[in-house]
Amino acid sequence: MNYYKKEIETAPRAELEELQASRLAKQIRHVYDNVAPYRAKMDEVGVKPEDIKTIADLAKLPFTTKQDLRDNYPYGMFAVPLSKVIRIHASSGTTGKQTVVGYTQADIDLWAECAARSIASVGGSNDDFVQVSYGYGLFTGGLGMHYGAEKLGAVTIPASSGNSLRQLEMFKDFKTTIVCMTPSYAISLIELMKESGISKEEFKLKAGIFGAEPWTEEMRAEIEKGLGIKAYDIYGLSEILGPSVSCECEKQCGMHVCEDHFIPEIIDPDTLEPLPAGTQGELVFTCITKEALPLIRYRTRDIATLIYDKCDCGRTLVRMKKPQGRTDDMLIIKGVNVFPSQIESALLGFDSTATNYLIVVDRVNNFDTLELHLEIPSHIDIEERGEIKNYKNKAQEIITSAIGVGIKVNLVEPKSLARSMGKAVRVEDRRKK
Ligand code: DLL
Repeated sequence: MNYYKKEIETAPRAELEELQASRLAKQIRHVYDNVAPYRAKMDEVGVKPEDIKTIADLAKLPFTTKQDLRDNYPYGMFAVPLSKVIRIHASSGTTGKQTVVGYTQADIDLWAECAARSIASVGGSNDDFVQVSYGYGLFTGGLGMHYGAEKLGAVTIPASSGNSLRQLEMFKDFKTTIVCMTPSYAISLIELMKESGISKEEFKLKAGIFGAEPWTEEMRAEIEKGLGIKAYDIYGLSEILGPSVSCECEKQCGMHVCEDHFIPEIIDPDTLEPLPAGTQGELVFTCITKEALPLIRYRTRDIATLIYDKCDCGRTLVRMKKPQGRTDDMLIIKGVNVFPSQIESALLGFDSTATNYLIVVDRVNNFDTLELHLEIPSHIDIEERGEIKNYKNKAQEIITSAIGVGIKVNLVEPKSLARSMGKAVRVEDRRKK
């Protein structure tokens, strides 16, 4: 097995928890002394830094939400003077005002180390050629993986996203072995390979690290087949770090959290009570080493499950299952809760090539409507009306029974839906307009 920092990644849990507890206590003192909004929140519930000694004490602390970051926009939650901040990133801000995050030199170093661990955990080393095709800029994907690849000593190829034919040319000419991009961009590239007669045999690719958006096991199978690689999941969010808060290992059975830097919890999003290990709920993180923006009990809104069993790779770091979705993108259709990932899973289970789709939700005469706009896959003959009708009815039936509420499938012309180079937009909820 390939590790970047074996002593931490395989540490006995008791040792790891001791380290977490001492870092947590120090961190709480740091934020109490340096971040006015934290001091106010802790004072409000009557908790003092000296009350926090063990991981169990975490439960005494108030939560932090995106709203706190918005209320203190742009730099009001920073725990160090701006003279110590050397980089900022920001979220895309598609829902409300964007949130700004900051890093000190030590923060950038620990991020690079987490990203180096991620690349090593999928088998990468300084012999690899790592093409970073996440967007560079305020989005954390590009620069986050870039610093990790360099730290590992790999040949780092800062491709950024876009210019898709050129991406394929780089795979070939620069002998890329590991690629980092969103899973939906990988699907667009596979489609482009088919159209341009480019074969995966022309590449030296062996692995891909895909994240920044939800994707299903069915999508994984499609990417592995299309690029001839092993496809690994990576998770992160700008508020906590960026990519590499957690990443899969070669066993592909959950993403190992960098627990020496971030303590994960699972809570019930309604009661806010911590849930027992192995239960699905909202993921919450506490940063125990970051300096500039050390968020405490940050509610991610992502729905996930933590697995504490030791992994076959030898790592003892807790694994998180693929996020099921976000509490804020769960659709409520006629009173039934539906996650977009359930629709994708049923659709790709029916036809693994049906990767270009858009879920449209609307309200007509006070009734919710749910439609799936799906591009006619290339194996279906557009001229064969009977075949098209059968395909559409079958898709409709399979997805409806998987999600428990009726969905109408509309087959649309090939190439009529927008392609993604970053995070794909899979849902249009017209009820919100
Ligand atoms: O997406 C950081 C990142 C970049 C992660 C590159 C992985 C790779 P944000 O733009 O702040 O940061 O978006 C964070 O994206 O709360 C999840 O809802 C979602 N997300 C990220 N990774 C995954 C994943 C980056 N592997 C939000 N599976 C998070 C499902 C993911 N959702």
